[in-house]
Amino acid sequence: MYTYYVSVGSNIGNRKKYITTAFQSLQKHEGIYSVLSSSLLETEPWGYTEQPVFINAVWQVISTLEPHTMLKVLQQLEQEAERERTIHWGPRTLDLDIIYALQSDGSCVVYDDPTLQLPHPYFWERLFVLQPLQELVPQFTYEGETIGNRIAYLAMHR
Ligand code: PH2
Ligand code: MG
Ligand code: MG
Repeated sequence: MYTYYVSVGSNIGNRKKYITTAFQSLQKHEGIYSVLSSSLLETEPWGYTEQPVFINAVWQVISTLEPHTMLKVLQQLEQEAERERTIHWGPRTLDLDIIYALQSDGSCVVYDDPTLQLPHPYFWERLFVLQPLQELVPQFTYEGETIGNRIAYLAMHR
């Protein structure tokens, strides 16, 4: 059994609908035991800033699916949201990124291959990931730093 944290983002079209539709399909998918969502937050675009405002959330997904299988399931949901791959970091109907995963024994899943990097290389840099993650896991720590400290630091330096 794995616990996945999935960063959810949308900034084109009916953003809430893309997110809730994907949430409901994931809940019904085989091998998925539970899906819990943070609240939905409106966030200013980060990185490539000439694009519409995002809705972001984080989902906690409890599942027997292996990481690469989970990635495929999430990519399938992106396809179902009419996602077109155009500009890197550009506008999208639905973006579902696994940012962090835990095994049953509580250890962090680490991957560094061309299809999957875990933990996500930028998750600890992004307020739009950390704010909803903090809502789900207030006691989250990464490399010895608490999520509360990290959010305060990023908010001061943005
Ligand atoms: N996703 C990106 C790039 N920039 N900015 C916000 N606010 N939210 C996102 O989800 C986001 C972004 C690339 O995936
Ligand atoms: Mg992304
Ligand atoms: Mg992505």
